[in-house]
Amino acid sequence: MAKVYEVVLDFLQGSGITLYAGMVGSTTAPYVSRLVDTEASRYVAVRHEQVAAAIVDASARLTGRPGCVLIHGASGALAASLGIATAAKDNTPMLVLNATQERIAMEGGFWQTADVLQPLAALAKYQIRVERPDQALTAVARALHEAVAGKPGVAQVDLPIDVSTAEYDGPPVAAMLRLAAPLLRPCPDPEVLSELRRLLAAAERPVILIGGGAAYSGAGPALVELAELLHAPVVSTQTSRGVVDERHPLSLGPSGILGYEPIGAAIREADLVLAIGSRLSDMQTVRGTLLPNGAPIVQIDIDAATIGRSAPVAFGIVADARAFCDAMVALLRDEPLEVPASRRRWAARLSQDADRWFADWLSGARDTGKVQPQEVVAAFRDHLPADVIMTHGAGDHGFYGPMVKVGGGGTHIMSATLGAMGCSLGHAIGAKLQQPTRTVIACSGDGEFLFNVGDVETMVREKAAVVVVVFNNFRLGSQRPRVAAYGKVQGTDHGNPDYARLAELFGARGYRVDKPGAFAAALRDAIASGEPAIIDVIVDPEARPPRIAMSREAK
Ligand SMILES: Cc1ncc(C[n+]2csc(CCOP(=O)(O)OP(=O)(O)O)c2C)c(N)n1
Ligand SMILES: [Mg+2]
Repeated sequence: MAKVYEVVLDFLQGSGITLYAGMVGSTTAPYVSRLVDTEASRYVAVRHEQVAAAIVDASARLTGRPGCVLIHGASGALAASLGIATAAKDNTPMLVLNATQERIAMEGGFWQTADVLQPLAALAKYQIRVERPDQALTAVARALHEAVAGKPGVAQVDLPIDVSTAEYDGPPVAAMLRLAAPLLRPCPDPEVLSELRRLLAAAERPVILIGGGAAYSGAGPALVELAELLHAPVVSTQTSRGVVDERHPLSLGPSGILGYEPIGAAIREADLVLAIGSRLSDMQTVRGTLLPNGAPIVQIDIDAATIGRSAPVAFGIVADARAFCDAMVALLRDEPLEVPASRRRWAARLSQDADRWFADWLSGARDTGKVQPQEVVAAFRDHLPADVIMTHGAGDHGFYGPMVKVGGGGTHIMSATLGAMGCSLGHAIGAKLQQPTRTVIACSGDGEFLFNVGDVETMVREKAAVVVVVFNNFRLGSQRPRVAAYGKVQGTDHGNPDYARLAELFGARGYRVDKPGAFAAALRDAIASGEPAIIDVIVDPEARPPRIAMSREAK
């Protein structure tokens, strides 16, 4: 007879989980030992569990397919928690296989035991503790189902080591035939679509808001068609970048707290809001302040409970984003709506205003003899392919890199809803392992980079040719003015090692850019090398990004 850990891994692999990441502990050892790296599975050993969760998170964001964070006990769970919470808050499908000490140790409160479910209870979509060997497979199967069914999320399984190593004596459980979010695609009711068509016919300035749901459903091409048929501008979030090619004139980019000022005008001035796979989160709508007074909101979401939660809606449609767009496009092709000339002028003005705002910012760099972030962003815009994958940390630097427009499968990844530091490196490694032929750039702050610097070793060992760009201002730049606002400044300024030399010590390429005019060449060289690289950019510490008031003030 097979052991529980054997049948559990067979089940996961049979269901299509190919990516596993974690750090070994006594409770995960049998799993890791059995996880021989093959086409069907890859185990990435990390130097800090936050990075394991970020690696698995990024891969799932790109594919819709969950990976497995394989962690030891409460210590591993708590170390991984920033990455797990980041995934949970951004609705990433993820399996957390949390191996723990034997049941009797847990009962006695012995060494290395602590409840692993309670600390993550507010974040996980689903949690289960396996109490008996016969229960193991059904528990893992249910967790996988929960991760991808409906709104995706984190499912955590607590598996004690004595259960893992016991003989499996439960029923056979068939592997999942399909393991990706969305598991099912609920289709919209045709009658409701006709009602929506009537609303659209009466609207002069409809705006389309998209969120992570649109990304997971693969709604991109259908969304472009819908936007074109309506000639409606599209506003994204940091969880739905590049779903609609950002070089398309109707694709404005992200609004809100993690977005850019002029894009919010598209929402504020609209007379109909169509939210497709968007939670209408405070991040996109600046705590609802961008939502136009009295204008009807129609929200399309795979999860009925999400509809109307953030703002009252005229009506909601429970549907997968792509299924909705396909059905709406078909209806509008049959019964086309006229696009008023005023809407064309409105959409053109919004797009021009946004372009001008970015151009003004780019050309408005101060001349201080130090590297300005504008130089870095301009080089990104000039030299990165449209399908680039960029990851970002939390802080001032997290507003610079996301100014790059992406399309053709390109995207930006960050800890959006949680806003945690320390995810950019892991997200980038996960993205590069998943998409080895794509250019992957990690934008990190000097503060956030040292969070997980040990995993530069993971990047090198795994031959993940990420280019890390460190916006090095020798401070927690975004926090300094916040402390200063109360008087004396402390706790925000720090020294840093030379990251270029550090890169070389790790076996990566290192570049130091400390004078204006040199960044583009370093970027091009790093990308062309096809090797992991770190570009340490010594930026003007006085430079600040153009953040909207709410994100500047939010404490
Ligand atoms: C885990 C975590 N701790 C603290 C914070 C608060 N915080 C947000 S940004 C930031 C500073 C980041 O500094 P750095 O990476 O150097 O970026 P900069 O703002 O200088 O660009 C801090 C401490 C956070 N978001 N996450
Ligand atoms: Mg900094």
